[in-house]
Amino acid sequence: MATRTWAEPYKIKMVELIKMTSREDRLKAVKEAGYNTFLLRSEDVYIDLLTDSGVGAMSDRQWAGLMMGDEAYAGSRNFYHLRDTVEEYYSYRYTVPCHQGRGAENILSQLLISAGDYVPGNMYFTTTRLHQELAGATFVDVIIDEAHDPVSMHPFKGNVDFDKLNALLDEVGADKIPYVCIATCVNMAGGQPISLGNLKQLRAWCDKHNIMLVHDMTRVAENAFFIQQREDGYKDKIIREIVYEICDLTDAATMSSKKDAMVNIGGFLAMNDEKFYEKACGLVVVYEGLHTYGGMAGRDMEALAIGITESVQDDHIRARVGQVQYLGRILREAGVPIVNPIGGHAVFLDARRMLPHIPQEQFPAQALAAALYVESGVRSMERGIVSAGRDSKTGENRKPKLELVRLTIPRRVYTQAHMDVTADAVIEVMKHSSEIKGLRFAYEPEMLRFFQAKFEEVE
Ligand code: P71
Repeated sequence: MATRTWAEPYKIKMVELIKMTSREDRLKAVKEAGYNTFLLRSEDVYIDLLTDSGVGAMSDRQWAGLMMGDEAYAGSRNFYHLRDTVEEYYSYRYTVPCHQGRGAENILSQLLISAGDYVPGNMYFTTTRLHQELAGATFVDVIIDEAHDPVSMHPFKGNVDFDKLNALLDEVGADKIPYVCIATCVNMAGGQPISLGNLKQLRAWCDKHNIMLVHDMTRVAENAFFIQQREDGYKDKIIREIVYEICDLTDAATMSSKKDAMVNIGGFLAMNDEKFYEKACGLVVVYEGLHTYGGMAGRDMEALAIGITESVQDDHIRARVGQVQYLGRILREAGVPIVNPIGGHAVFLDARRMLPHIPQEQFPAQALAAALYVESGVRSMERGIVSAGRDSKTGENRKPKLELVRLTIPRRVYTQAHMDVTADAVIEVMKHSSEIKGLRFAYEPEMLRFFQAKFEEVE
């Protein structure tokens, strides 16, 4: 196996044409977008590495699945297929479909959180934390310190630090902790995995204190790949087995299927407890739709059920993560400061080190993402102080240690040559980085500001 490359286990049957743009066009577009890559038109983008969410290429089987949609309002055949697939591959007995991950987060947070609660987790995610806060909880980061250090080579930066978790328990008591929220392949840490050893310890901790363990399983297959490669005792296990074992250690899960499972839209809330399922069915009808479709079309549930089976194939995941590692290694060898180890879904550029002349208050990662777009038409995403937002109590800017630009690789979409073009573009921007200017807000939305904020250059 060691001699196998990451060459793709598929061939291309249909292509989507993309357009090249001139530097002049891009300068105009970026100004109109207020230096926010979320506000660019897709047509003005050459290589779109904004996200890996909902942008994967579906297989011919998934497309065939779309033709098998049972669009009945209630009891669609595709729902039962999805439910059975979730149980078979992910272990969870009950599935409540949702339009996407945050729909599941909303229902979970409203059902489990009471005002004044605390939710510990292995680093925040933007939508997850917001739903926890809207339900009245405070998020507490209990990830190991290495996760906040872009140069640490720790193999499992997604691990939980039990000293931090116990300190919270001592301070607020188990009654104020409705659940621990654990993400696999932690997005904001750079796509970094949690080990099964750490997760087993966490299971025992939760049992001891009678606290639920909830899994944000958005990128669980990628996490399983790193376990297979790095954790003692797993090199002979297949991804499917490792994925199942991870899920089986947790009580419930929220899923944005737009990532791992390669559908354009969809997600779910899943759990083992029947009473919890009943309550979730009660709430899903308020926000999403009936409990047998929850905001998804029948055809989309079918494509999702098929996507789940494809997402846990060893050949698939080796090619998927292999492509990300390929891009990361080129950049690292060229001296570009990136988050190490290279993550599962993206390469994260360390904007603090690339733009030391721009203070964090002038949004270095935002400025870098805009500059990369102007240079090359490559679209990336800010994951730093703008994404972190303001403290919900003090209103002050949160200042995360990680000030990053994310080059996120969609699944099964781009080629090795696209990765080479991207690497060249980043290297070119780095050569001229001292010319990049800081930014200030021209418009700042109240919630999840990174999506729609506008900026102007600081002269
Ligand atoms: C990503 C996204 C999509 C996104 C969301 C918010 C800001 C920017 C981009 C979504 C996730 C995720 C994790 C770990 C829950 C969600 C929400 N990620 N957990 O990385 O990564 O899922 O988008 O389906 O609602 O670009 P949703």
